[in-house]
Amino acid sequence: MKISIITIFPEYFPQALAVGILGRALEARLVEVDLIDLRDYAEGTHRAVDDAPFGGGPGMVMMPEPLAKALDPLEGTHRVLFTPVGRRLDQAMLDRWSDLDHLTLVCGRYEGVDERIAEHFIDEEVSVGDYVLAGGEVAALLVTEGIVRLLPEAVGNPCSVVFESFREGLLEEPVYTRPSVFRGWQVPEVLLSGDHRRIAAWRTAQRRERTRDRRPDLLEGKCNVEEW
Ligand code: 6GU
Repeated sequence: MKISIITIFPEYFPQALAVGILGRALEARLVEVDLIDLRDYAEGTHRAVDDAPFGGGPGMVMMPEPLAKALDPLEGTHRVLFTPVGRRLDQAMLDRWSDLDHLTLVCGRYEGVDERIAEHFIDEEVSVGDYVLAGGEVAALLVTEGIVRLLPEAVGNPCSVVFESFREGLLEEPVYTRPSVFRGWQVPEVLLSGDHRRIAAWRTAQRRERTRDRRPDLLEGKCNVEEW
């Protein structure tokens, strides 16, 4: 798989890409990340990539020409633009993108990107949550990590990817490791019982309780939360 990232801050990425699952996947060539400096496509002595908005108002808008030039050779790839006005990222998007041969991630900056780029050069506009960041670089890194860990062979045990939070629409249950008593706090007795049916039932109950308490939005339309 290849991931092309268009950004005005290419220096943001290399350290993070070298660590952990991502670092191993890149080293093993399961994935290739191509960092594209938007300024390489900018003209003039100042290499400007932004300009004032038509109609006035605060902030700057990313100019269409440098983005178009950077995106022209990437036509035919799946092109995602990170912007706070996009559809909210979820696991289903990551699952879908992890099957692609070539994904292009465009990091928005300033007040936004000229709408003609969003309309004619982008397949999906995506936000990573209901808060505002300075730019899409964090989102591009987040998506790269979320995708790479889904690639076959990237993770030690592929089952861990199948059984995790959000895949079955519920949050994960609490987990514990040794010691069984830590500063006086006991691990739930059932987990030490060796009774696998009881353990499975406890885990299911915990997942439901957690999801109901912390993320009732995940259950919306699927069941009556009050009765569950
Ligand atoms: Cl993708 N970009 C920016 N600038 N802010 C955001 C975001 C993206 N997602 C949530 N907030």
